[in-house]
This record gives sequence, C-alpha cells and structure tokens, in this order.
Amino acid sequence: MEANNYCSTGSIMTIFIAENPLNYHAVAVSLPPMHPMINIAVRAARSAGNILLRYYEHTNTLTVTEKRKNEFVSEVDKAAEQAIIEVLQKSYPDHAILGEETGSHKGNDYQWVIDPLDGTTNYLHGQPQFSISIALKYQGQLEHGVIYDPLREEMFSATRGSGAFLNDRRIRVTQRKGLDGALIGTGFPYRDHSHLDAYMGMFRDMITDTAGIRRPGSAALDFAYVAAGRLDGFWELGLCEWDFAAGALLVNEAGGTVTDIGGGERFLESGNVIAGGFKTHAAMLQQIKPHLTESLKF
Ligand code: 2AM
Ligand code: CA
Repeated sequence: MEANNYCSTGSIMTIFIAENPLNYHAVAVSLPPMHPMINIAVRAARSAGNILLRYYEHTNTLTVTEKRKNEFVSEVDKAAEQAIIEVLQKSYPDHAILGEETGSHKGNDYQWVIDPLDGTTNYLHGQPQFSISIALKYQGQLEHGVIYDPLREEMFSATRGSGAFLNDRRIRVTQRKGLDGALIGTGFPYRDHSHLDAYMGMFRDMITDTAGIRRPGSAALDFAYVAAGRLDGFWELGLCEWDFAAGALLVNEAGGTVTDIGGGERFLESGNVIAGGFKTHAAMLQQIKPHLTESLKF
C-alpha cells in the first residue's frame, strides 16, 4: 500500500515511518500517579482549549483559508498550536515536534505530535464536536496521549502500560461480541475520493449489520469515545498521524485493538485505520476485507 501522501502540515510535506507504534504488553494499573510528561501535555491542551473557547462564539469573524480542497484552517488553529508548542518547549526544549499547522521541528528522540484543533470544519460551523490531540512518541513508539474536549471539559489521557482515563476515571472499550447491536463511528472521505467506491461498499455492509453509524467529525474524539466505550468501534481512510496518534494509544490502553484497514500494524503510516474492542475490531476487519482494493492492502 502507498503511504498516505495527503497529510501535509501547514508548512512542509511529511512522510511518516512508524513500525508498530503500539508494540507492547499493557499492564493495567488503576489510577497510577500522572507521569510529568502527561501533566505538561494536559497543561498544553488546556491552554489551547482556552483559545478555542474564546473564539468559538465568534467564528464568523475568523479569517479562514483553504489549505487544500475541503481542508480549512483559521488563525485559531495556528494560535492554538503556538500555545501548545510554547508550553511543551518551556519544559522540554530538546524534544522534536510535529504539528499539523507548523510542521516538523527537529529535536531529540522524543517527538510531540500535535493537532491543535481536530474537527476544524465543525468548529467553523459552530458545531460542538472538536478537540485537541497531543501525543508523545519516544523513538517512534507512542508513550503518552491526551485528547481534550474543551466544551465538555473532558480530558482523555493515556500512558503506555498505565491504562486510559477520562478526567480521573479509568475507561475501557466495550466488550461487545461482534457487530450485532454495535454503534460504530466513521469519517467520510472528504478530500481524496480515490477510495470512495471501496469506502461505500464498507459503509453499506456496516449499515446492514450494526445498530448504527455515527460521523461526528473529529477523529481524535472518535478514538477517545471508542476508548471510553461510547462507540464500539471506528474506521476511517486517509487520516493523518496527528488526527489519531493520541487516540490509538488511548484505545489500546483502554483494552482495545487498533490496526491498519488490512489488519497490519502500520496504521500511523497509512492513515487507514480500524479501532475497537477485540471482538468488534475482528468483526469489522472481516466486514471490510472484501472491499479492500490492491492499493488499500498493506
Ligand atoms: P481536522 O479538523 O484537524 O482537519 C475526520 O474525517 C477528520 O478529518 C477530522 O479529524 C478532521 O481533522 C479531518 N478533516 C479535515 N478536513 C475535513 C473536512 N472538510 N470534513 C471532515 N473532516 C475533515
Ligand atoms: Ca485533525
């Protein structure tokens, strides 16, 4: 499968190479002390959240530009990313950063992966479904992740090996046994329509065999909702690393499974992803399999 070429940052094109970013055996511990790096990520997410809330009632006054077809950015996205970077760099000046809006900042083996406003389209239309996503990788492996919904004051967080949390409460994926009765999240292709026919086939089969499909519009929050058991599963094609790096860790730490659309491990690279509880994920994989084209197979 080709690597996802659509994820350009605000500045430069970036290709992601990540071999199995979730390769570990999770040991669940309830309410471990917060790792200092998570505390900093939480602080950064709150700082960005304040900016998003400040402008949320006045989005009609924002200058919106189209980065590429159907991909919008405003000065709020940029200000929020700047606020996050300022907080992170104050504590960790040597860490590398990959931000949706400012691109790649070189550094040591730690890399922060930032989406300052996931769900920009919702935000600009005044729809209350958007979030901030911040992940930290060490040598390519996901270590920490936070996803913050500032409107609901919901802070989702996870540290590798320490479980997933919503505010200070432990969260878990659902134990559903398959697609029967399942509520599944997805994202529609909005920019690259080359896989539209394959996607529509998946969508049709998913509608037929589940209790319902949701398309809320912030992939980061969709992953957080899978982790919290609000969705049984999720799939989307063509995501960018910053949309779901934190979300993938959250789902894993909540006891779930995240793979590429073909079942492989290089989902951060392809951007084509399935996430869910173990059995729901397995059922989704089977449901999607007949619709995989050569270019979707890894
Ligand atoms: P963004 O707001 O950070 O760009 C959902 O399909 C994902 O795709 C979201 O996480 C969203 O992230 C991204 N996206 C970008 N442009 C979109 C659009 N026009 N419609 C829907 N999602 C979009
Ligand atoms: Ca995003």
